[in-house]
Amino acid sequence: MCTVCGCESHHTHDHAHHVPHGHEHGHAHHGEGLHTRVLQLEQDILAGNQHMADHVREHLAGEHTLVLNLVSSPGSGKTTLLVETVTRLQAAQVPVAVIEGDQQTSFDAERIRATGIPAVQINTGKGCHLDARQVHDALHELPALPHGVLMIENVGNLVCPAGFDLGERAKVLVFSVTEGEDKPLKYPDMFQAAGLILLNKCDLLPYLGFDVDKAMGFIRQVNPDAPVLQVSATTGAGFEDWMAWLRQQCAAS
Ligand SMILES: Nc1nc2c(ncn2[C@@H]2O[C@H](COP(=O)(O)OP(=O)(O)OP(=O)(O)O)[C@@H](O)[C@H]2O)c(=O)[nH]1
Ligand SMILES: [Mg+2]
Repeated sequence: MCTVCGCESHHTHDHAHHVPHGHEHGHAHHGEGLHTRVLQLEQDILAGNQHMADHVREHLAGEHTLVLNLVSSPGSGKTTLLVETVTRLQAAQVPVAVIEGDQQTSFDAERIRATGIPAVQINTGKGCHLDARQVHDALHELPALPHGVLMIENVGNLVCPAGFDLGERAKVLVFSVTEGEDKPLKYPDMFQAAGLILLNKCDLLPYLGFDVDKAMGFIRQVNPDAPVLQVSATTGAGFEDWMAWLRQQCAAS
């Protein structure tokens, strides 16, 4: 388990790096009790988070607020996409607010507030993901959003946020074409957890060697069902489909 966040970290070793048996042997006995305690702690953390996430979900369902959890690696374009998205929602008179998660700084919340939309910044410090308790507490600083949308931008990280329910209706994975086609296979948990995948920075495709068909094949190996939309957060390309998906989710919640 990652001692910072409680995420799972059960290693599998590449053959070349495998530690010979003799070296492991001396540690096995000490490790076992500790391993059980670590597993118990991990289960407690996740159970506590799930309880809080269910509470957040129930509360916001009562207000007909759609909650989305945006996840991705750092710099894939979550905030740029959010700025463009909340501007469009605001123009359509849909109540909207944003919770921003980063280890440090308020940069992203300031970018959202510049559009006139309320935003709360959570700094996780050493933490590598948001948890449901942080979202719950941030809700107290935001207006109610009846028949509206709450966007949560998670910490840029393709690993830990996959395991933490924040009370969202869906995780929206922003996968940028600058990251390489192989990410779905390298980080399968996150790609599996996604209810929608936005393939972002498509305006850069003419300048990159990124193979969209190959990336789609890898995505489908780990997630056969989630819709995949090609977008550009900077040009607005593909936003009709993204906004249509949002409207559909709003209606369903
Ligand atoms: N060309 C291009 N650049 C983009 C696009 N979307 C975002 N960018 C650029 O990518 C960089 C990172 O964008 P952000 O929106 O800050 O990314 P982020 O995912 O919020 O980053 P973190 O919050 O740090 O994880 C910025 O320089 C953006 O201008 C896009 O669709 N096309
Ligand atoms: Mg951001």
